[in-house]
Amino acid sequence: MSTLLEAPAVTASRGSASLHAWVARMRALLLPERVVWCDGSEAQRELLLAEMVDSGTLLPLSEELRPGSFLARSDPDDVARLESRTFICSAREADAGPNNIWREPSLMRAELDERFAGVMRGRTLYVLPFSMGPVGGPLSRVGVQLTDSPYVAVSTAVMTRVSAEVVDLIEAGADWVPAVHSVGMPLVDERGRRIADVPWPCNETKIIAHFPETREIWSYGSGYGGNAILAKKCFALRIASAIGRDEGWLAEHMLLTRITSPEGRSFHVAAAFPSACGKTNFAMMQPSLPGWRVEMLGDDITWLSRGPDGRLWGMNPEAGLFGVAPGTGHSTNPVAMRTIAQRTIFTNVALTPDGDVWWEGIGTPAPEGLIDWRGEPWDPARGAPAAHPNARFTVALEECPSLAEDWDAPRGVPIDAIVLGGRRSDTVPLVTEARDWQHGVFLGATMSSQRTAAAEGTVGEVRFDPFAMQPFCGYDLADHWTEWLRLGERLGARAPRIFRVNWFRRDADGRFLWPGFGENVRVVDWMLRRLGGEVPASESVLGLVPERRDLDLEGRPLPAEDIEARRGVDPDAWWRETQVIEHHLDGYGLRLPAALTEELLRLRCGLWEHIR
Ligand code: SAT
Ligand code: MN
Repeated sequence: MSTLLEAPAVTASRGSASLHAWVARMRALLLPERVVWCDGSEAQRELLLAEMVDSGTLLPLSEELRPGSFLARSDPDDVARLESRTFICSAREADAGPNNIWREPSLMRAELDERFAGVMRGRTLYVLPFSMGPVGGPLSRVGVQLTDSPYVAVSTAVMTRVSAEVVDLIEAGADWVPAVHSVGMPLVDERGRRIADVPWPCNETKIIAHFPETREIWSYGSGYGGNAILAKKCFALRIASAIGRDEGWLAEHMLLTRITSPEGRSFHVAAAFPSACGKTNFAMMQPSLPGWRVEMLGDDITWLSRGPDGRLWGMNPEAGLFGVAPGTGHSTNPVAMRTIAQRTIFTNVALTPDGDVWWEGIGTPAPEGLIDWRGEPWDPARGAPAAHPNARFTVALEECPSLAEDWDAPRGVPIDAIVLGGRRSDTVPLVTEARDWQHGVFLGATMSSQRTAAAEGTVGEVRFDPFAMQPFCGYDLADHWTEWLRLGERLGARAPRIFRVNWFRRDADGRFLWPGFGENVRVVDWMLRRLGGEVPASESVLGLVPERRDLDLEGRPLPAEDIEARRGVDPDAWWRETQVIEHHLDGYGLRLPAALTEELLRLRCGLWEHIR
């Protein structure tokens, strides 16, 4: 395993003393009015927040109801990640894979040069030296984001470790990733005339460009989430996945949690779910069964590597949460509600007349006089939600009451189980254990999920989202599966077990078959008893499934058909599923690992036997 100081050859040229030279070069390109170096201090946060209140970007919430918290309303056209405007500019098109939109690097550079020339006229350029993972940790990585958005500057300081110590590390020779971001709206035009600012500046044109070989990120035109907080999806997933491929580790779209059973046994689970499919809820689960405890370690990204003990270890590189607000409520996720009780920046939620926040699914009725996410009086009769479905909260991990004490351990924690889950209203059963690592990789490579409001596209439409990395892998996903297979070989008998879950299956009337949230501990309980070798599992065509008696449904009287439906395999539906899986895998051509074709064949043979 390489460390921070073992810079890969391609970026070594960036060198140690080049940070200041780079900032000077960027300053000459971007032409900001002033430059502010950020240090992550409380004093600087206060200053930036006050400036944003003055400029109208932030609305302070009630000090009594939501202390230290603010509301931002984005431009209505800048509300989510834009996959159609996200580009991987690898030297060779084939390296980006069918999962990415490729742009020839020199053409993209020419476009960026044009777009970024003078783009910060009249604005402040914030320089954010940040670390993913504890500063100086053996698995941590550093980067420097430039941005003209104070909202992005404050958000980055919540989501990462922004610190002057990072500059020291760079000056001492650490490799670093440069990331340039602009909202794309200068405040001075070409003739030198001032242009009035708006609360949420952005540009109609948006570009989120990654250069995996030179480890660079350029983002133009959006101020929102994963488009703009470049340390998160752009660095910690897309660029980090490319670094990991070269160095033998994996950057994954996974939550990380420690679960302790009533007998006091602790297990670490890393779980991949697509955006807005309940990662935060799982990571902060309040178990419905007595005696269980869940400690939060991360809710979105886990860097996985083989540890010195030969086991798989996972580390959350982030320091904050950028969670989906709608659906987060007192009954569904009480821990999240306590986490966001103070010092939180909310984006695109509704505002109550007494200066608090509200959204669909918060668990209280909408108060009279609610203001919707666009800043208009909300009229429920119009049928539009009060909060945008992708409304978010940004808050430091340290605000989470269930945060594990060792959440920033430099090497993370050893992983006992990997969970893969999509949002599927049909076909995929509640829980399946992979027969072995290769089968687990097949389950990951063929994960599919209904689209959510976290990115553009038709909500509800099923698409493949392998390992929940479809929008986030900085290289060909077929190579990503090869990396997973190789990891299994290296871990051997020490590899964690792999499970697939689906909390979202519905019956013919559209009713959820599984209650979800804190009740998911019943499924976790089965997984952990499997790890301990305490319960047998039934062989099914899809993998190993629980015996009915082993799934603890005490106090949860569910009709028997529900249980069967949750576990049941509909051979015709699965035959159709194998057809779309085949098409999906075929799209990866010759790079597709043969092991996955073999697994598909095994699944088809199993179905064939199933009906005979
Ligand atoms: O990419 S975001 O950080 O905006 C959220 C997500 O899609 O997980
Ligand atoms: Mn995510």
